[in-house]
Amino acid sequence: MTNILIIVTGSVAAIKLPILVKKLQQKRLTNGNSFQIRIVLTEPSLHFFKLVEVENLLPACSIFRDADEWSKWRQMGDPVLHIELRNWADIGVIAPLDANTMGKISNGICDNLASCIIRAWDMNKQLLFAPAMNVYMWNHPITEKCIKVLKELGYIQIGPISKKLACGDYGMGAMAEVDQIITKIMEFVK
Ligand code: PCO
Repeated sequence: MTNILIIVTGSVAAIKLPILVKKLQQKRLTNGNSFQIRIVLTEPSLHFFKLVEVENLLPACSIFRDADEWSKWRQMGDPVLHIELRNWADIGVIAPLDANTMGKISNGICDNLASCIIRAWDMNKQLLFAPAMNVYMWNHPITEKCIKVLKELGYIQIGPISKKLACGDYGMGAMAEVDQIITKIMEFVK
């Protein structure tokens, strides 16, 4: 059984989360693969899809957001959510990885549930990331520096691809196709 932790950040490509989850689950049905899914959301990611759509696809208590970190900790000895989720995960998938979170995690910054999990990542486990952002953000030289750091850490890049973006610009920066992300994930599912 492989535990897949999907971390969703605030790019408009988060609109694809329901279809990503749906298609991933179909893989389980068709191939007899054995895996569980949990989702971690940043607050900005919630702008781009209907939470209830994703809740309907997953068992209860599979979706986590920042407030859950604080509501679970009252005193010493209480579970620390970002550590619990890090321990639970066999593989992490950041899809989409927005420019902001890319900047943070490539510099060791952790100020929400998603980035704390990544900051505490067990480096023996695979961490996949699918960047998604505006073409000018993608082409900005700071992006290359961030990607270099993430790849040096051993994290696995998926995409982006070139197409018409949400704002009407055309070019690199769109999240890799859902099927491409799923194919990559399945390489690591036992
Ligand atoms: C912002 N950013 C983006 C994000 C990347 N875009 C994409 C695709 C979607 C539609 O196919 C939105 C999934 O274009 O991943 O567009 C400003 S332009």
